[in-house]
Amino acid sequence: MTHTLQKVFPIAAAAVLYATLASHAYADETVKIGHVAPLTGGIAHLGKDNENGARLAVEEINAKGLTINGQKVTLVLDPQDDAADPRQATQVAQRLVDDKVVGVVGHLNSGTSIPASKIYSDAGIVQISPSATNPTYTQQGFKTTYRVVATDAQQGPALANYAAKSLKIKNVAIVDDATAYGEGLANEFEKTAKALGLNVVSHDATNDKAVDFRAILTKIKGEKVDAIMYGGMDATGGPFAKQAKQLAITAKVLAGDGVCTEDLSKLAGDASDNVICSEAGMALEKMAGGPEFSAKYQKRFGQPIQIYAPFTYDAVYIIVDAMKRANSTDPAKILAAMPATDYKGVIGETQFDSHGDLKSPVISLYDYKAGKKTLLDIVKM
Ligand code: ABU
Repeated sequence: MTHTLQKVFPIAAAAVLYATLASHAYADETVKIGHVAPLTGGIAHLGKDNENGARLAVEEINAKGLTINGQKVTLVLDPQDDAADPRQATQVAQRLVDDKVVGVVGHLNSGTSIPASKIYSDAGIVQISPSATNPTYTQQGFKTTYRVVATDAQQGPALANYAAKSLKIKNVAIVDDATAYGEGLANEFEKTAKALGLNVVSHDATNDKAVDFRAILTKIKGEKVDAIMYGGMDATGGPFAKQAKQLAITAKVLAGDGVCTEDLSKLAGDASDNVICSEAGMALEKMAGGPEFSAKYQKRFGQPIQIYAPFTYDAVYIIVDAMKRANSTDPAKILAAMPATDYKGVIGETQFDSHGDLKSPVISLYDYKAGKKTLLDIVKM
């Protein structure tokens, strides 16, 4: 009996050792990618849209199979809710760092992307915002901040140019929601509008939780302007346009990408037909892969794209592209590969300048016809 064990044990031990080594060499590596957007509050529909785009990319990449440095890698999306609140944004940013994500897609808002960026920078984790347009985000000297949309320093002027040259607007009132995004965009619009000779009659501030705009609108009605520029999101921009129409204000409502959503016509009712808005990227219908992506998104989530889902989708692919070029899942190596990004995705070709902004940004201009978002023009910046 003893003799038999002596003979068998070395063989069994070798088998166990081999199996252990093999499992270490070939085990799947699980790699987390963070996503942050407001999943609660007034613009949760936009946050969910962003998350859906990222989720679609992760599911697709896993289905195709991803191998980095000879090891099978499975991506896991780590989705977080910042409620569009700067304080909550820094808390969830720290949670993602503690979760050891290799990169972050987000945040949705400028007012959350900017404070969270310090935490990702300190941790050396790449952050790609799919929708934050305030220029400050990428101008803080961090090596970790990237975005796949144009900035408000491009969007504001594009909107003002369209107002002056195509709509022949002469007198304009401005209202912003006092957020990093809304106020920043309104200021950029105002600068260019004045430079183009438009008469900026007034500039008022509301807030991003406001529901009743009748006092501001009644004052503006007396100013007899041709247009009102609104800097804010669709959750407030929709009711703003609706209440303007109810007050028999015929001035056009001009707005940026925060208002330029699929749901605007639900939020503004038939007053959406009075809105002209911009998007800080290529129009979905003009993206090479836009219609195909749109169909895929509709099939997976049973609803249409709001606005920036193609941008979160590409942002995930851009992080994975950096991972492949670095041949590593080490966040520091992924980050080091980011500046050389040249990725052709749904939203077009993405290359970054030294700040992490797009080298070739475009702005798309839309109006709503019978509630349907309709492309007017695309401006290369
Ligand atoms: N760019 C529109 C919404 C996101 C933001 O910049 O706050």
